[in-house]
Amino acid sequence: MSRSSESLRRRLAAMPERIGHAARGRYPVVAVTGMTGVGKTQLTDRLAGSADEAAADVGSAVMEKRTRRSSGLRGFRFRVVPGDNAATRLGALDEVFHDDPVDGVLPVVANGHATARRAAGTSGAAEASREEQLAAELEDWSITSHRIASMAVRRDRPIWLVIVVTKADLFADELADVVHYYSPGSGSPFADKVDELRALAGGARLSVDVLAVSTLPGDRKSAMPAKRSTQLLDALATRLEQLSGHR
Ligand SMILES: Nc1nc2c(ncn2[C@@H]2O[C@H](COP(=O)(O)OP(=O)(O)OP(=O)(O)O)[C@@H](O)[C@H]2O)c(=O)[nH]1
Ligand SMILES: [Mg+2]
Repeated sequence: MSRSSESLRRRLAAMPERIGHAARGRYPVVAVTGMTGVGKTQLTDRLAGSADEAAADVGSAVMEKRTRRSSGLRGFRFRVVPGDNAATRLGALDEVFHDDPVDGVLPVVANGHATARRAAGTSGAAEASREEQLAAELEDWSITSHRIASMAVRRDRPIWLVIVVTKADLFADELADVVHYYSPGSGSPFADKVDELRALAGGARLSVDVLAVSTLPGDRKSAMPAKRSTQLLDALATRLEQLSGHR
C-alpha cells in the first residue's frame, strides 16, 4: 500500500460515526420496546414530532415506523415493536434484533403504570394491579434483554440502550427512586437483568443510560408541568444524538 493510500485508510478509520452514517446515507435505527400499554407509541410520536397525538385507546397491532428528521444528519428512524398483545410481536422482535439489527434500543418502562389492555378477542374492561404490571414489565424486559444479548454477541459494532422511564407525571415526586430502581447495579430485580445483559454482551460494547420522561404533562401547578416535561424529552433527544455521534 502506498503511503498516501495508507494515510487515507487511517483517516477513514478515524472518521466519526456520523460520517459513517452519512456514507451509508441513512439515519441510525432505534428499536422501541416494552410491554403493552407502557407508552411506546406515544413516546415515539413525540420524539418523531408526528402530528397525530391522539391518545391511543387500543394497542398497536403492527410494528410502527417513524422518522425524526432534524437539521443535518441528526435524525433517527424508530421501529416500535408492538407489545405482548399483538400477534405480530415475535416477528417484529426478529426483525429489529436479528434480520436488520438496530443501532440502539429504547426499552420503555413505566414503574408499573402500563395501561391494562384486554387480550385480543375478549371484551370488558381490563384490570391489573400495579404489582402485576411491574411483574409483567420485568417479564418483558427478560425476553427483550436476551434478544439484545444475542444480537450484541453476534457483531462487533457497539450498541447502546437508553431505558426510558415514561409516565413520570404519575410519580413525579419519587422520580429519583424510580430511576434508581431501573439503573444498573441498584440491586432491584430489573437492574439484575440489566447487569446480566452487560456481563453477557461485554460492558465495553454496550452502554446503558436511564432517563425519565413524560408525554402527558399536567397543568402549570402540577409536579410535572408542560415545561418540565418538554425539558425531559429534549434531554432524551440530546442523549440519543450524543450516542449516535451526532454531537
Ligand atoms: N399519564 C401518562 N400517560 C401516558 C404517557 N404516555 C402514554 N400514556 C398513556 O398510556 C396509554 C398507552 O400508551 P401507548 O403509547 O399506546 O402504549 P404502547 O406501549 O404503544 O402500547 P401497545 O401498542 O399496546 O404496545 C395511552 O392511553 C397513553 O395516553 C405519559 O407520559 N403519562
Ligand atoms: Mg403502541
